[in-house]
Amino acid sequence: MRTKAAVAIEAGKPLEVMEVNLEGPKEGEVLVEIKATGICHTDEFTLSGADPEGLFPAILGHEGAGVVVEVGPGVKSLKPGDHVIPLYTAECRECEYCLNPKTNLCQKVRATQGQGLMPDGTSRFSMLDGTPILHYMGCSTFSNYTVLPEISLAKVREDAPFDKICYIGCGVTTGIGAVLYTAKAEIGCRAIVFGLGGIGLNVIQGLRLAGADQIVGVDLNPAKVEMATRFGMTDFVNPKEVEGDLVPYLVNLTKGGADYTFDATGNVQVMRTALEACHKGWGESIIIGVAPAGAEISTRPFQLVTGRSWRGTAFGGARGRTDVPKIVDWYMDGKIEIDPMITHVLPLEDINKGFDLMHAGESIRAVVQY
Ligand code: NAD
Ligand code: AHE
Ligand code: ZN
Ligand code: ZN
Repeated sequence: MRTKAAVAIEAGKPLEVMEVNLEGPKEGEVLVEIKATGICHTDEFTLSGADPEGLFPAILGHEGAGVVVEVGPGVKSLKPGDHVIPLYTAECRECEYCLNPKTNLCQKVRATQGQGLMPDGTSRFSMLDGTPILHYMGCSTFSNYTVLPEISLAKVREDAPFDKICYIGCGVTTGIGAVLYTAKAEIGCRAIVFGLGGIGLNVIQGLRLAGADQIVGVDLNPAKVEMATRFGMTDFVNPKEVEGDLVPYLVNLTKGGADYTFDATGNVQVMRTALEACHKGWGESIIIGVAPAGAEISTRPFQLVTGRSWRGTAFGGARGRTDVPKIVDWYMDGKIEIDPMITHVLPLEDINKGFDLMHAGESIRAVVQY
């Protein structure tokens, strides 16, 4: 079939909206009509050329929601008409990783996914002249129709609005999951969130859900304060307004250091500050931000010797097929909010405007509706 898609032709160039060929689903695969897709910072990270795994030409996009159109041979858990959210972290429920409760990083399709291919080692997308186009993070939601492995789809309730729940495909789950699944933050904890964008705001609402006593937000952009306060931030710190070193300032503000800190900037200097602002003896720092190719983190080992832990999280530690439908329920039941964070809705033709808004710090989440 043919479908309309925004194609990343090469690094650093705007996406090109065009008709492309899409082959039907093969063994274990599913054809999905994407109804809405969110533009995540990681799409921009790959488009800019900073992602060591970045490949071109490719159809980016990994946040989305849609409807199953056709299932390939062997697909048992889904049928046409089911509502689904694509998962860049699959959940096969049988690999060594899925069977270990310590991780959500299913590896069943990870190798081919990283090469921009379906599990059989080929792509379903091509240009009208036959040039192959690669998949991205196993999802390629910047296409009106896409093909994914069955294990890369969470089945969700049918009354949930696509233009809101698409954000659960990455930002919402990553932020809330970092608190609930990775940190397992306790009632009454003190926390610091670095970066109050599409991820950091969801860390904040996760901390509120967990019953944190203090939620400090740190951002260079004071325009983020209003939204962060609405989601539960109790204290705001703009590093530009702090005289001297930020670490002792934050340690003092949190009465000895935070129980949990979260990096949602992708900046390695910020990651160091986040680790060192943890409480001596037990504070845990969780890296969410994705840093550019070649970047490295550092601190004095003494920081770890004296009881701070440095951790990381992908997709908030969520097991997609199991946890994503529950997070959709939390949204539908009013336990979490999504609507205020979706600041812009665009047609696919304007997708590059969504990237411009993100660059300018003007959007939290821009969503493309098909
Ligand atoms: P964003 O651009 O919406 O937000 C980043 C925020 O950080 C902005 O508000 C910005 O003003 C602030 N900031 C930048 N530099 C700062 C500094 N030095 N000190 C304090 N604040 C600073 O981005 P986002 O969508 O929230 O994504 C955040 C990071 O998380 C990105 O690196 C993204 O790639 C990554 N990410 C990771 C996962 C995962 O599974 N680990 C999932 C999604 C996104
Ligand atoms: N090359 C990576 C993209 C960079 C990355 O680190 N991705 C994060 C998710 S960021 C979502 O916005 C990740 O969880 N990766 C898990 C993994 O197994 O790489 C990619 O995913 O292609
Ligand atoms: Zn993302
Ligand atoms: Zn698995």
